Amino acid sequence: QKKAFIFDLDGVIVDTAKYHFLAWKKIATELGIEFTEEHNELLKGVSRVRSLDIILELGNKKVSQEDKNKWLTQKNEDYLSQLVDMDASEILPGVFKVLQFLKEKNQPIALGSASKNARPILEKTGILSYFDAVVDGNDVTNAKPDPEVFLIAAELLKVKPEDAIVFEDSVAGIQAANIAMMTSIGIGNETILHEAKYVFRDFNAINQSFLEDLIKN
Ligand code: B16
Ligand code: MG
Repeated sequence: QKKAFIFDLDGVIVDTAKYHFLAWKKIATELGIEFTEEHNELLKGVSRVRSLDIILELGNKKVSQEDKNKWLTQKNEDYLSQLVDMDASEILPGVFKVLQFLKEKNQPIALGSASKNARPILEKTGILSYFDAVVDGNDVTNAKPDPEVFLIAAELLKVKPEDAIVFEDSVAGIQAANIAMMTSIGIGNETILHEAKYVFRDFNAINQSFLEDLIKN
């Protein structure tokens, strides 16, 4: 049975999760809302609009739509300013090795990201050509944990959801993969990502025989 591999972007392929956090932290501070790294887990994999709502909920704050738009613009400008000098050095450990291995095995590969900035990031880091399909925040109406982004990716790669394998660093993304009946693989902290079928600290912790088994079974 043909398999397909779907990669999340922020926190899985590139270390941009920290830039998202810093940009949101600034805004929370300006709003007088306490925002810790633990709170930030709630924002991972979640759309920009929903992220702001979560921060406002944490601080029990209501702001006008106009103000929301202002904060959303500020967040993205701040985030993008961190990315101007981005290059391949921002690719997380072991990612290249795994992408290369899957390519050699002729496995279809897709990106499944909530980010609207996904394509420029893949271009800047020089890895766009590894992906047979790119599905990002511009292509979906429902944010993770809704499985939409992964279901579209599987469809584009022409595999059934059960035959797709998803790499994710966020709780929302693992839930999305599980809801879609895909094989969920958490990249990061085992305690936080306990809902995933497998969890690895990073891609260097994944060995080739594990990948071979995924391809075969
Ligand atoms: P943007 P992923 C997600 O990307 C991030 O994890 C999340 O923190 C961010 O808010 C979201 O993208 C939207 O990103 O503001 O660039 O559209 O992890 O699904 O690749
Ligand atoms: Mg992520």
